[in-house]
Amino acid sequence: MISRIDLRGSSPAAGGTIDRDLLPRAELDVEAALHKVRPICDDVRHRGAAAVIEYTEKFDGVRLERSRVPAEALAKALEELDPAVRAALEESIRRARIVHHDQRRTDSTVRVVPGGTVTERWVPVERVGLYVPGGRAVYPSSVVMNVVPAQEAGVGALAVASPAQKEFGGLPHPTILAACALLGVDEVYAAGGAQAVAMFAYGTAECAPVQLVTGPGNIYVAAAKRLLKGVIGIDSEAGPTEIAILADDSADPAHVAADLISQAEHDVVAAAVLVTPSEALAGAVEAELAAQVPATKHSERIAEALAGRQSGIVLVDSLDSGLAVVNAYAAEHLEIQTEDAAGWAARVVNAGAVFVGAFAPVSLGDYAAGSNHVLPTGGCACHSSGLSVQSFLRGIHVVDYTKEALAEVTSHVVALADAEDLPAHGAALRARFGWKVPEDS
Ligand code: HSO
Ligand code: ZN
Repeated sequence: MISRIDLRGSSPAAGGTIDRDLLPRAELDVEAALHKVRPICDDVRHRGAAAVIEYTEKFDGVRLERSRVPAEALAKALEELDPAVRAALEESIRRARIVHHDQRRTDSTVRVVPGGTVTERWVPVERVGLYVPGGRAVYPSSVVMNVVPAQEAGVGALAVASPAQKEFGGLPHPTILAACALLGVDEVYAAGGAQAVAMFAYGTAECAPVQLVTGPGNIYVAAAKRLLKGVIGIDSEAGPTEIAILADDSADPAHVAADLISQAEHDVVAAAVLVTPSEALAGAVEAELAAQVPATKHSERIAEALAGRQSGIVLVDSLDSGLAVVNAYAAEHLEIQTEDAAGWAARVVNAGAVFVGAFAPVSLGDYAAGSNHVLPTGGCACHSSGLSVQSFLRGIHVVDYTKEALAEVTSHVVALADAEDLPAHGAALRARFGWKVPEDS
């Protein structure tokens, strides 16, 4: 069911490079969806709330009077929430708050020269739109992972959009609504897809425009985010979930298989990759997969994900080579199930999140480790981070110089301005000193 990619004999040493094309990976053609979302975004831009409602009818099959979810529906969803799910969400929120609270930045002032300071002031984005997928992927945990860092960053206004669900009378899924209510988010829209992203970006009569849109979604949401980036800021174009596991003989094959299966459960295009120097472990994991997959609820979806070209067992010469492979792969989630797991984890440079040792499965991070589960996919972990308080902040440099401090540096500014043939730049300083370049002090 899962294929093997044998890099033994040709696998790189740690720190060496590896051709990424040799590694399994899903292809997500966001570009191809752009032409479909462009007219939708344009339409929402020009016709506003009416267009959003029409696309909701077209794509979600429900005709709404308005997209905004009434306050009573949020309160009712929380009231009717299963107490065990409520307790779990509360614990998830509590742990996420501990981690994200600690990520807050304090302003810092540096004295560059006597009389000259630069302060870095951290300012939250004023208004943020959070997209929460609907349909098969109903993830109240993702509401937590988006809302908590935004709140800890001090974002003033938070709006959530999630697709209208026919079976719930045109409201988003009740667990999503309950999670919003639990987090104190009262501005929620029954809107999905590109039309929701466009509503956030351009604003409508119902929904004021936002400055930043975060949260995962399907390919149309990703395409709309790509199209409207610039009008709004975005977190990332979240692609299908990925798990990579670097493991040796010390790993329990049943656990490794269970963890691969756990993320394959998301989607037929989810990626599950085991990297190991141990042929024995590879064989044992294959046997475990064969035993465990048929017994799990979403076995068909999982079997398809594991058999896909984005998944595989990569055999390498050594853990050192395995480390080079996982660093090249830059997985969204990377588990280290080896002897001295912490030591190997410390040498990981590309991963959305690293899960260390036998007792930190990815599912823990998905729900209740305190870490964030909105993470870079598709290899983007080599240049981007997961969602955090930082994602919702901007650093503003505040420059404060006295006359004396300015005088001291004027000759340098004038020299550089002249070198760039921009003499008016230098003149802006000379004007303050009787159009002369003050003597260096
Ligand atoms: N593993 C997903 C997040 C998630 N898992 C939500 C369960 N619910 C992407 O990181
Ligand atoms: Zn997951």
